[in-house]
Amino acid sequence: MAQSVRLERYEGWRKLVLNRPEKLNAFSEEMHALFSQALDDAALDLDCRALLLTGEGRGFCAGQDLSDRGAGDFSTIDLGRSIDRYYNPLIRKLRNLPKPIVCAVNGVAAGAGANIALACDIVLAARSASFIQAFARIGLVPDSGGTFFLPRLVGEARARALVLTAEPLPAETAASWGLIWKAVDDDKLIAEAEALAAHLATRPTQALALCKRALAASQANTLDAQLDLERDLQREAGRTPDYQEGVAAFLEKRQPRFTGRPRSSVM
Ligand code: T3D
Repeated sequence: MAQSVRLERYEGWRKLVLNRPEKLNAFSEEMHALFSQALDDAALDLDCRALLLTGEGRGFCAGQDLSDRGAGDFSTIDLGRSIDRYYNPLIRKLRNLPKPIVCAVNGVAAGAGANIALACDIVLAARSASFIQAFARIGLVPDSGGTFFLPRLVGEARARALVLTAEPLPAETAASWGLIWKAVDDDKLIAEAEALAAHLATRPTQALALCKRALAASQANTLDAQLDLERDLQREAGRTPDYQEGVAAFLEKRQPRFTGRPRSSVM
């Protein structure tokens, strides 16, 4: 039987494909386990310098597999446990991964599926794709960071309407609102996302990880605190071999050859 998350390895980067197309890649427990393991492995492997996340078939991800819920005893069900065990750790892993994650939203992204996409660093979507905060359709509230990401990305008014109406937001509108980076012709999505992941895998990985930390912290920081953090992170970046290489390449008028290695691994 095909695994519900497929891992493809390329030079410097990996592709993770959510692979339950008959259910629009809705999340099962197995899928959570495989996805989580793949993120842990990618985090530890210095040769993996970027990730691409996408879905198999006509959907990106329809959130939680509701057939795993319908048969349960609703009087004892504890969805908070599922969030604690699966969704919150997943979003934290995506946000904290010290390398860039490109998300190619190939079709509908609904419920937690929409918010998992938003947790990635650079989101491209096929023009035919849409984003649905589907939770209110079934009597739930957004999870997986939806109420954090949405108001910050599109503003309070649009976030409220998306959450309360649970209406689909087409990819092009999502791009024009700033929810995602861009909408791409359907037949060009994967090639463009792959090229981006491959390109990011040649960039100064340690510095990109520090960029992610700075941007994440800015959500809650004052300007003063953020200025101090930028100083600290710049100090760290300035000690990486890639910074040395970047400056040398600039002065020698050539393309840099970044290795993505941390300082300790070359000393
Ligand atoms: O429970 C917890 O752990 C708490 C955490 C919750 C996180 C969440 O994500 S809650 C939100 C769960 N997701 C949804 O509510 C979305 C449900 N799906 C839909 O509303 C629609 O499928 C879509 C709007 C996404 C797409 O609609 P459409 O018309 O393009 O496709 P479809 O015909 O509805 O779906 C195609 C098949 O996928 C269909 O199976 P069938 O009839 O062909 O055998 C459908 O049942 C299946 N499918 C789609 N989404 C799910 C699903 N099966 C199980 N769970 C799903 N979430």
